[in-house]
Amino acid sequence: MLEHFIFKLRGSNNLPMDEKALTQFPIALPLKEVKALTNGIINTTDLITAADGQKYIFQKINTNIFKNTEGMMKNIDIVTTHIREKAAKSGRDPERATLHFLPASNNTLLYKNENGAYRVSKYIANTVSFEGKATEKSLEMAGRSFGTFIKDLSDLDASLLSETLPNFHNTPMRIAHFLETVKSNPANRLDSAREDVDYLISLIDEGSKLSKIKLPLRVTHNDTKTSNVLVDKTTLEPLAVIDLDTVMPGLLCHDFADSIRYSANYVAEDEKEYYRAGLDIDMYKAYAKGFIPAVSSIITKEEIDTLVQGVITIVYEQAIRFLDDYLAGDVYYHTQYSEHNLVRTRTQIGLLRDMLKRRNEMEAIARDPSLYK
Ligand code: NDG
Repeated sequence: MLEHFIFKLRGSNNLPMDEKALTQFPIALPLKEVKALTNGIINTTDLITAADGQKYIFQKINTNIFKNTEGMMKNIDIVTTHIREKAAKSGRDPERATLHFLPASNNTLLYKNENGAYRVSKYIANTVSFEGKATEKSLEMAGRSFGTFIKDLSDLDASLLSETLPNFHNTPMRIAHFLETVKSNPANRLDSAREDVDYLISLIDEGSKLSKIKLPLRVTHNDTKTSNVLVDKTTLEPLAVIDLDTVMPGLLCHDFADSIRYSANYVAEDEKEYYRAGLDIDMYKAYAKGFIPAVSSIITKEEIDTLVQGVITIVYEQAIRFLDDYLAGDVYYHTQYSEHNLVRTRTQIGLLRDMLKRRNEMEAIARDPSLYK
């Protein structure tokens, strides 16, 4: 199993990305070592060793995507403080249960200068993250970790957090935007995607169902990929959920759904042989087996009833987001070739078609009484 835990390093040049910014944080300088980490694709990250041997993660935040960095760090502060308290009460090591950011000289967890916005967190020793294609075991553990995350935060008032990416999972707004793009056809690509557009338009009612149901607003992670789970290097026991940049008020089913969308498809999100896409029911079951027992003491009846609808909605929403971007001329997602967003759309459509056929099977798994003991 170890091959699934790869910790990639970009190499070492012994220079942090911004030395002046580093002096704003309470760490012992000069640095002994700097290693640039490359597994994240949004922020820029260094693993640094301070003069006293302590290791830290030094990060420059991508402010093109995260415009409200103050709100984001405030959310992270509230959430990590809460998880540390919960961990201490339940006998888990608080320093390994979540990230710990250091205050900068301005007493916030963020330092900004003309080059960007920076933050420093303690490096959690002897840990690795799940990388590469998930296995049933890693997906189950990821499910348990994300479920525990929601449970730990279930008594935190979600309205204390800012909606740092407004309307992120507002499917009706995503649909309205998509229909406008179809109408204006700005990149003249409509002809090459006619069937995909028609199929997704035919499913607008299906995609809108969830938005009509009243559900509890919780604190959710919103990027529940297996690579965002930190496990102990020796025991492989999951410890902490990382990459807290998208933590916001949201729905429980979204965190259930996005992992499944990402990891329970037979193919990767941008597989060119998109016709091979489909639901790997064993992987779906593995995630449910980890996630549901972790939330069983807090999940409401309405939430149980919408787990599967949540998965279908998130896959639908992702399909229209990719197709919208394809039709708009690739303005949001990075692409490597002109059909990239169309290929991504089709891997989502393949998964969606399969899920719509296998809804009863998915429901039976999500309602399995043994998961709610
Ligand atoms: C990005 C998106 C996420 C989406 C994923 C698809 C943002 C901030 O791409 O929503 O599901 O691969 O838009 N994140 O991570």
